[in-house]
Amino acid sequence: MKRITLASFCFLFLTGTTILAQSNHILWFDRPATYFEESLVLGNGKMGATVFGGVNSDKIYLNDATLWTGEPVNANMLPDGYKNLPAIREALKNEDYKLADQLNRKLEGTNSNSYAPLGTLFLSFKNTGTPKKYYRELDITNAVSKVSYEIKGVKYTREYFVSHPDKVMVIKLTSNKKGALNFEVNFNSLLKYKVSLTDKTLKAKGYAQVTAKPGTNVSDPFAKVFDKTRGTRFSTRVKIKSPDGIVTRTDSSLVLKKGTEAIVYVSVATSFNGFDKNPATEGLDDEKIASAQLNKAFQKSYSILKSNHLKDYQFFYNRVNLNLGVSSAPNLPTNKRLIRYAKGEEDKNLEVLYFNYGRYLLISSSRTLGAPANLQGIWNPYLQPPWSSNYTTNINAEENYWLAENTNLSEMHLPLLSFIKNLSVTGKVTAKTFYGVNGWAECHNSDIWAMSNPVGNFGKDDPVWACWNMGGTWLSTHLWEHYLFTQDKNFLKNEAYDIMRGAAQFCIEWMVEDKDGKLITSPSTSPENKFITPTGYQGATFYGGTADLAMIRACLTQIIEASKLLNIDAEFRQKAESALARLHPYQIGKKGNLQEWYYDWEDQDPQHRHQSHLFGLFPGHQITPDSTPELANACRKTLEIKGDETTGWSKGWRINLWARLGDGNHAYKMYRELLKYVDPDGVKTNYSKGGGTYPNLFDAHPPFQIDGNFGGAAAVAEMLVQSGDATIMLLPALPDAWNEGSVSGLCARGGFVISMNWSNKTLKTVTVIARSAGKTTLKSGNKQKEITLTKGQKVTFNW
Ligand code: FUC
Repeated sequence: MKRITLASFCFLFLTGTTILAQSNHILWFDRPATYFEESLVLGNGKMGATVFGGVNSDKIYLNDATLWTGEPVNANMLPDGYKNLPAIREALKNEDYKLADQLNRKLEGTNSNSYAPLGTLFLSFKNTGTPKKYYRELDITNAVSKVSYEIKGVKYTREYFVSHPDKVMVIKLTSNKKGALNFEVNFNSLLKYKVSLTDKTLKAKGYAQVTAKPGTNVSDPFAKVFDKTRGTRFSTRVKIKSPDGIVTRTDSSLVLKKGTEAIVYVSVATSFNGFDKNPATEGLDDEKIASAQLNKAFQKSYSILKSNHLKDYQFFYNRVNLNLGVSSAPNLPTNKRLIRYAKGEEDKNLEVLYFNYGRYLLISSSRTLGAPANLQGIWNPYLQPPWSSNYTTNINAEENYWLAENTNLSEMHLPLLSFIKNLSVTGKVTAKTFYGVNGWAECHNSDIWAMSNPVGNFGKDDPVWACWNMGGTWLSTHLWEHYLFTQDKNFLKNEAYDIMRGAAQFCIEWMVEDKDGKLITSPSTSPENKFITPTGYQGATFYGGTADLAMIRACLTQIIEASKLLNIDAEFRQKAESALARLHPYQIGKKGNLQEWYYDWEDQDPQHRHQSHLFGLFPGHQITPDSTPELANACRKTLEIKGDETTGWSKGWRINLWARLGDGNHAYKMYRELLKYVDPDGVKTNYSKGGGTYPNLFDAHPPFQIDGNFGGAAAVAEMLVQSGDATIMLLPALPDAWNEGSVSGLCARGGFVISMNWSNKTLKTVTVIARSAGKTTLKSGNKQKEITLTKGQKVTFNW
């Protein structure tokens, strides 16, 4: 792995320091974290660890991707919900939007459950004092975090990682003076729990709340509903191994005395046993699993565990390597680096680091089937996390996966794809009971129980977000995208097709005719903006929303293509084709914008963070500057009206949109906006605008949401390679700032893997590897080249 740039090499050479200059793969700090947003996170795609790196006491938040509040959802919560539809439609026909908003609340179900914080591990040190030479880092080439400092002339080090193959967190502690390591290990949790110590093992067990309520108000009594006979259980096991120290225990902690080196092994498990199994009565034996994982790993030495971990992690991480040329930025702690960058300074390796970090975060948070990366990935310390840290499917859950295929992490997409399968089960009941149709639907939010109903707490919340029902339609496009990138026909046939078909069936049956005989949705809402009617009413419920129709257009197009490819289901294909042909078309508004509403109405918030009606430009493929220039211009106009100041995830989306418009410089401007330094004060900042990046490179909505990290990283790939079914555009949106560079391992639709280098903003050489036999046309600048490759074939040529 050659990740050391020339400049950093020179820096190393000149200073002799071991700290890389302007690294593209290391986050580092000269002090411990105070805030969560300064911590360094590790994970194996299930177990998450948030490390603060304290000197007197180290704090590590522990998470497990499968620890949520609640239990399986009763999807049949409003059996007669659909009977409200005629009245809503009648109100809409009469243009009585106020009444339609009121009636739409009758189509609201329960709110989602919440991702739960498992607990906190404390390492309390006896050798305290003011440290010298404090250093804390996360190296994302090996997914290992380190802390080192000196107290009274003794050097202490710690090294942490969370292993996927060995299913444990491992912490190695050393001192350079014999016997100088003295510490205690404790555990506590915000959930109900008990700690016991036997056989030199710290054992904790507990359980999550059986119900939860969205919001960030931790004192809300409803958040603390625990029932010891219900809910998901968790177990933690901790053990210390030391070649020379003495391991003992108290009633509540493990103790290490007079060690020179010690390894702490940490294992967690939950009773979660699938979205449809009661975690209390049909749950897994979490205690047994946590013990087995710990005992198995405890047999292994630190170096074996570490080499297993590296082999596993680097198999994924090393697939892609991005280089944007020589940088002259100075080597600074990551927080200071961001502050400097926010002043407009050059730091190409920070731009590469953010991209690499997105891939790191996905590998670390998304390896558990049925439990995709949630709003905070897997890292959550709160009893009531922001927005329940759940799955918001009107953008956030999907944005989390925009980088999965194009940055060569297809395997990390599987947790989402398997989750979609679960949604198609509960979603069938939702389609029938809320909307009176076949197929399956998923609405605004979901959770690990694959909840699919419209939310809003049975009429208490605003339809502007609660009543949206296109989540399943949007999510189903991920199945097709996975096929396009992998060309895995077995997956398409055996895993994806029926789910895609169910999503399409819902769309076909859900739509109604407008006055011109075109097909539209009714009622409809447009995430999460409001319109102003000519009479001044500001509302949410209307008909024929552009965003709905854009997603339906994608869903129908894909089921048609899939059924042709597999040569099956001709009758249904024909239904999809005739519905597709009758969809109400895109409209361009009087401002030259792409119309969000059926009529050319004003927006309540013209700069609203959502831009779902631009779905056809990105992530969809219906609008392109080449094939639909007028619509592409209208999208551009919409983006101009909205401006660039918005939340983190919204910036992530807009970079992708600008990239699809082929405007690399605007995409780059917004990428810099996404990397704007945000104070690590977590949830306290005003959240509606001001998105950016916290010191630990977590995306700030604010507060922390991981979607911006993933959307931003995906956008870098989108600036370098864009692909449709039959074409691959190389450097389609390259900004002036990236005039030199190289990348290897990006993926394109059609199953191709691309490596290339460029200078003076011009493509020089390109290598294409075919995952399966196929034909594609490469385009860059004003040249194009058609290639036909056999499976596994690799070609390289000068452009
Ligand atoms: C959507 C967005 C919010 C936030 C939430 C998690 O509702 O509108 O900005 O990101 O999801």
